[in-house]
Amino acid sequence: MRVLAVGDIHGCFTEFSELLEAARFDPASDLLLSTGDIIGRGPKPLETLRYFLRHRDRIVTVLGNHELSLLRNYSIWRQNKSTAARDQFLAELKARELGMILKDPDGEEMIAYLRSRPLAYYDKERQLLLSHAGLAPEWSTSQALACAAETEQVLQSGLFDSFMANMFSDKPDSWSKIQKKEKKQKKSEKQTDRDDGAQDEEPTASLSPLKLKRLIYTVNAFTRMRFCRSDRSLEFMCKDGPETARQQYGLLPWYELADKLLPGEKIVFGHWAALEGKCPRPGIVALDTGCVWNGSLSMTDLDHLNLRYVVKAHH
Ligand SMILES: [Mn+2]
Repeated sequence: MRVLAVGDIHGCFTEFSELLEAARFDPASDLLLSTGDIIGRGPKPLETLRYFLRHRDRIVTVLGNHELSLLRNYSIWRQNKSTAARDQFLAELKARELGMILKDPDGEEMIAYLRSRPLAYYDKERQLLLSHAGLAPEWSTSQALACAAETEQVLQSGLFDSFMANMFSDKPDSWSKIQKKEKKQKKSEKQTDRDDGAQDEEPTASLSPLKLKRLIYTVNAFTRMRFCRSDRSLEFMCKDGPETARQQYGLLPWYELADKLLPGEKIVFGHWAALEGKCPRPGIVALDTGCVWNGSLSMTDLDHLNLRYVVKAHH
């Protein structure tokens, strides 16, 4: 069985179809992985979503920042009390794509599909982690997968709206600081000798502050990360290329600090079109070649990571 991986499609369905053709993707025998951001900005989000739904057994796509933004808009939309307020929200530019999806007969199914996508996928046989933005340098792959699982559970639970309302934040940006706070809380719970140690983990109507911190860090690491400070914390302000970021601000691309990978472990990620599909670290593969920005759409084969199928953008 071939396992192929495609970069950020962003609704560029025409190029995506041509790429599937070029790689001779056969849903009967191949598996397709996608780095996420399958929608957002591009011309054909509905066609793209329809294809992913139709082949959902043979495609694994992880969540990107654009899917999460869409889900957040969905959460805001459905919490509006009146139909008029809902319609008014859909008229806003930021909710344009959500409006297109909700008008589609399969719209609710598309939303449910996105809500149940993973943040990360691990191919055990190939020791390969797939995520939209990469692997936070403070995490091992097993820590990353545990955090992904916790967050995915919340996205699919009754805590969805509560999380969506609080998701957009650049802080916390440091995993070790979250861990310190967790240790402190556990200690104080022991000292006060109360039998409520489970308060942080029980599903309740709202999220505990510490759990929310973990969730925010997790979605940021998996879907927004590009640069880190030398202490490995995540930095979201810098919009420059790797060289300018290094020279002017002392920031490093996350993959230069990712030393918690086990020997032989590999990563495939998208999200960073400015890298033009090139990551200097062996075993870490950048797949976003900016199709929606008039670049191209790229695909690789997990057993031949140097192999590229490429289609130039022409929308
Ligand atoms: Mn992205």
